[in-house]
Amino acid sequence: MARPIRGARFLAESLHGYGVTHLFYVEAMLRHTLLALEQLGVRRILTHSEKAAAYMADGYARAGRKVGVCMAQSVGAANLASGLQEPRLGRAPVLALTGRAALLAEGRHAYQEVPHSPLFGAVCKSTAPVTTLAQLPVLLRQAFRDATSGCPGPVHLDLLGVSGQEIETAEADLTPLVETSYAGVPAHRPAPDSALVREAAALLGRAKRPVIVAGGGVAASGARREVAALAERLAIPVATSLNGKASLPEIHPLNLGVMGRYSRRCANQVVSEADLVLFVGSGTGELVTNAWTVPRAGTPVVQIDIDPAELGRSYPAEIGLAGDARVTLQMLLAETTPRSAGAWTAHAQEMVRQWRDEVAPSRASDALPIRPERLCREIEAWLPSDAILVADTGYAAIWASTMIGLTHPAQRFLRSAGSLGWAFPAALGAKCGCPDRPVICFTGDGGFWYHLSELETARRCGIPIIAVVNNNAALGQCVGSIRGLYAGLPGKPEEMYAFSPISFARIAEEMGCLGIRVETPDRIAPALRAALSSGRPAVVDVVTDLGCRPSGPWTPQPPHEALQSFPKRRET
Ligand SMILES: Cc1ncc(C[n+]2csc(CCOP(=O)(O)OP(=O)(O)O)c2C)c(N)n1
Repeated sequence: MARPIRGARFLAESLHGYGVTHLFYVEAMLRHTLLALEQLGVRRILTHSEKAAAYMADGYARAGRKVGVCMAQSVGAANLASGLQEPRLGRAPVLALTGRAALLAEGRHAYQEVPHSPLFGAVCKSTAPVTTLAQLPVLLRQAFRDATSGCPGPVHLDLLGVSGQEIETAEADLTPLVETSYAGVPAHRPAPDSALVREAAALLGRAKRPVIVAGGGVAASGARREVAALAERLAIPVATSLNGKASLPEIHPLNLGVMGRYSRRCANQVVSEADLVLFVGSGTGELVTNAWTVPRAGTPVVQIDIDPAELGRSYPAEIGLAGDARVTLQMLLAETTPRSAGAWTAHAQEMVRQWRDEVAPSRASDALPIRPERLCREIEAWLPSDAILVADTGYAAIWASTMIGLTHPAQRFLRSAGSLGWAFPAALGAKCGCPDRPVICFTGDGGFWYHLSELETARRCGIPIIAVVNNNAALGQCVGSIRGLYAGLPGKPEEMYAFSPISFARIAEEMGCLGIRVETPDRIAPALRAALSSGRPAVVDVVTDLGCRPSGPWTPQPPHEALQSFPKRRET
């Protein structure tokens, strides 16, 4: 039965009903709602910038596979929208709430106001103005549906009033209606056509050199067990996207590692030799395919995706299976007959072994300054079995992707989809979403600088994450190209990439967190242990060698064949 209710109460009860436990925001927005949320036990995480709030909501959403909520008043809307690029690229369900100028202020230079829909339209799956409280029930439920359905992503509601006050202080006869299936991902688990599944199983059974490519959809669907089961049943090596890194434990004999641009040579090599590739929940985008060169153009592909529009997007699919990854893999498992490992898996394992031998010396190096590969090996050896590792972009992504093995099946991996500085606030959000798991952020110093102020948030709100900073006092990934640009010309190339040699450990201490500066390899493990046992937000600031570069991606020749032409798709 509908009852008279204020907007603030309606919104707070609805969010609480959808299972929202934390809300990330910059003051001044929806104050009445925040008051009501406190009464319901929802934590209000006041951040130092709107972009950080969006990144926290994103980390919360990816870690918890549920909707993360962030908000900003009217003048903060553009800052908030800039932070939604990441959940858009990383496919995370985030709800952004903003305030907007009162109707009578529209079109006459309202104070602090620019139109919001172009900002949010560029990065959100949907954006809607909420002009009266009566609209809110429908629009809020639709926002949750849009965020979690099919391929997840951010959504936006623009509430009337600079702080959304016109909506939250209004009163109407409403009852909060919560559709819990849209509180997280996947909202639904569609099953593909069973005849196509049988055809795909037959193709997989006949393939001599099959490979599975596990993407972020595997984690979103909770399909890791099924990936391992199918790989083992048919003796198929598995490469992953960066997003899908945790799909199979590092020590699994069929794991090739991350493929594509931020990849291990062995993964790209084996995938480019495949005679059939099964993509599972992968966008087949530029990063995972090394600009569509791996797999090679013309490689027969079977593709599983929850969104039918993705099937065949970059590689024409022999068979496209529109369905949830877990459900589809279970159906495939039921249609296949076991196959024992043979020459193909032995070859794949040999490639992985060769790669391991190659990198072993740098991973064991005692050199000073510390090599990042050694830092990664120490993190790998220490990483708790239930940890969530959150990696930034830049070399941090490449080192984490290639050099930090996730050896326990419960470990998880979240990565920046490309925005430098995302990982630290995202790690705070991930910890809020999964408070019982250790959350470790791995970032370069360039990335850490962005949202350093959120150390204060971590301490104030009691969010005990560990930030491991690969501190080479520079934008490491850019150094090679910038020096190449100068190529011996006079000038100051370092102006384009170098920073001051700051101690982030001292800054952390000043902000009330634990800070440990590490300058020799033997101190890395004790520092990580101390950080974890402290139970406080901690920064492990590791001074590393700027001269160390990850090797570039292995690319088949000719390198751009995939971009030039697509073979004709077999119509089914
Ligand atoms: C928002 C944004 N701006 C710029 C870049 C371009 N970029 C990519 S990596 C990088 C440098 C990263 O430096 P750092 O975080 O110190 O890590 P390192 O590469 O040294 O490990 C830059 C500037 C980006 N990815 N995102």
